[in-house]
Amino acid sequence: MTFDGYIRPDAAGFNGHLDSVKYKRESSRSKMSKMSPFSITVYRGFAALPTHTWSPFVNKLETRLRLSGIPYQVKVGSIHEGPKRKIPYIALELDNGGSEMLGDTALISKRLVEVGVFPHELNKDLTPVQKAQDLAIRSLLEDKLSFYLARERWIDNFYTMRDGAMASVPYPVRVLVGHLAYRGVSRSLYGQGTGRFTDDEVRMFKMEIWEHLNILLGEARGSVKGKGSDEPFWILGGEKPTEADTTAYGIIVASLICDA
Ligand SMILES: N[C@@H](CCC(=O)N[C@@H](CS)C(=O)NCC(=O)O)C(=O)O
Repeated sequence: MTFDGYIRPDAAGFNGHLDSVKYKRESSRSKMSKMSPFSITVYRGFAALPTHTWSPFVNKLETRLRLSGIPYQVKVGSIHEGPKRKIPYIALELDNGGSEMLGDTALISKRLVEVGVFPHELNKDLTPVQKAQDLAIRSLLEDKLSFYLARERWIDNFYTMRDGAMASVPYPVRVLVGHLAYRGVSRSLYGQGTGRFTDDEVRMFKMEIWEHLNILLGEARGSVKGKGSDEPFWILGGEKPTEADTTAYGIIVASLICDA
């Protein structure tokens, strides 16, 4: 199913890490052109509903866009068409006629700063130590936890994932595409290392990360002084979000909404 409406952030709706983000949908393309001198299409890979997805990286990118108040539309797309052969990827069209296909969430953010879509880097006001902490959190979640979650979804809960993520693919084709996905993920996870652990070992590693993430978030929430407990807070405990928030939010929300 394709969702071709525009999504833009409702600033008041961004309500901290574990809460939902409210969207406003713009139905016409012309409305968006009037608002901004560029257009961004985020390709999500599978269903493109106006909700969060099971992909931590799609959610991460969309969180980054919403934090800067950037309107965008979402489409389905395919990993085979993305510049890095992964989702998400974006099509960026600028009003000077330039257009680019961009892949990898970190590279996309950097490019959007370069071309002036994002007014500045999210981490620009951090001290060097805070920047190192921010990078460490992102690396933990993106380069470790995300592989454990990929195993949880595509190996341990394969049929739920296949029939959920690939619901729009007609049944006999889905079996074939699902089989290819399973083989691809198994091979990648074995190469990366996660595929070589026993179930108990992966569970232990996963729990360790979730527990430590919980400690970080609890500490950050506690640092929001003089506000109610449902006020927004950011993972480094500061006044503003940083890159690590986009990763943390993306991976938490993906885990909370995913059936697998
Ligand atoms: N470093 C990439 C990671 C993106 C990524 O791993 N996406 C997954 C889906 S959540 C994917 O496309 N996997 C397909 C594959 O690896 O072949 C980014 O930040 O965009």
